[in-house]
Amino acid sequence: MSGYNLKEVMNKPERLAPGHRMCAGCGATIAVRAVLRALHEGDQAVIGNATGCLEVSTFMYPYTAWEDSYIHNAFENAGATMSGVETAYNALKKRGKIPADVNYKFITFGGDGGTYDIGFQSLSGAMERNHDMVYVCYDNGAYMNTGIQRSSATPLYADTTTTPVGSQSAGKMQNRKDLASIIADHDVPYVAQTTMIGNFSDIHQKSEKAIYTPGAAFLNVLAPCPRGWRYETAEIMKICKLAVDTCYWPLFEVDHGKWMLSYMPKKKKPIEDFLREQGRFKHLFKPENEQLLVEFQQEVDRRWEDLLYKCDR
Ligand SMILES: Cc1ncc(C[n+]2csc(CCOP(=O)(O)OP(=O)(O)O)c2C)c(N)n1
Ligand code: SF4
Ligand SMILES: [Mg+2]
Repeated sequence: MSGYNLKEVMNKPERLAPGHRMCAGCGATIAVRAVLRALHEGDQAVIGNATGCLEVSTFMYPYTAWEDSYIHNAFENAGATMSGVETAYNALKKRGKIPADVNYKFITFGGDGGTYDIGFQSLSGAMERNHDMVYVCYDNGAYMNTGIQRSSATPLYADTTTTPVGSQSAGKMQNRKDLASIIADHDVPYVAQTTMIGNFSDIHQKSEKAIYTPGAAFLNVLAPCPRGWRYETAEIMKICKLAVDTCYWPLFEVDHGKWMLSYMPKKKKPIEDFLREQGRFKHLFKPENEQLLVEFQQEVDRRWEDLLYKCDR
C-alpha cells in the first residue's frame, strides 16, 4: 500500500463529476468520491449502484455524473449484478478478448436499505462466492430517498417516518444490525468500517485495501444525511467525528480474519454528544426520557466491548 498524502489524493481527477442533484453536504457523495480516489491511475472501474438517493440523483438518463462505466440495477440485486460482471470480465480476459494490460476494478454502491435489508441475499451470495469486487454500503441509517423510513441500520430510538416519535412511541424500538460483523463472518478477505474523519486517510487507505485485495471486500461507510438526521449541513465532519469518538461508529478492519481497531478515542465521549446534534433524537433530551439515554449508552458500550474483545484475540 502506498503512503497517504492528502494533497496528492485530493488533486486526483474526480470520478464522480459535479452537477449531480444530491443535497448539498450529503455524506453519500463525499463517501463515494473518497472511495473512488483510491483507484490507481490508469485503472478503470465498473460501478454498480442499487436504487437509492445516490442512483436517483447522479444518473438521470441521458445524463450521468459518473466518469466510469455505470450500471443501475434493481434494489435487490446489486451484489449479483457486479458478481456477474466480474465473472464475464474474467471469461473475456481468458479468451484474449480484453487486452492483458487493461485493468478493471468492480465496485458497487448501495444505501443501507438496499444493503442491510433488500439486497442482503445477493450481497451475501456475492461475498460467499468471493468475487473480486468491492461492495460499499453508504449507511445513512434510513430509506432516505423515499422519505426517511426506518431500515435495519436505523439506530435505536431514531425518529423516522415509519417510527414516528409521539405519545405512544419513542422512535425505533430495535437496535441496528451490525452488518460489518455479519459480512466478516462470511470469511471474506477484507471488511472494514469507516467514515469521513480528519484528513480522510482512514477511508482512503481502507478503500485502497478493499479495491486491491484480491477477492471479495466490503466497506461500511457512515454517510450522514443532513435532511434525515436533521443537523446543520456544514456540521458533517463534526458529526462523523462524534460518531467515532462516542464509539457509536468504531473504525475497524478485518483483514483475512484478523480483527483490528483502526482508532482508539483518547477519551470515549458519552453518546449524548453524538445524539444531541441531531433532530431525530431530540425527544431523548426531555427529562422523562433520561432512561432511554442510559439504555442507548449501554448498547453502545456492549458493542464496543465486544469489538475490543474481537480485536484483542
Ligand atoms: C424493490 C423496491 N422496493 C422499493 C423501492 C423504492 N425505493 C427506491 S429508493 C428507496 C430508498 C433507498 O434507501 P437506501 O438504500 O437506504 O438509500 P438512500 O435513499 O438512503 O440513499 C426505496 C424504498 C424500489 N425502488 N424497489
Ligand atoms: S436526502 Fe439525505 S441521503 Fe438523500 S441526497 Fe439528501 S442528504 Fe443525501
Ligand atoms: Mg439509506
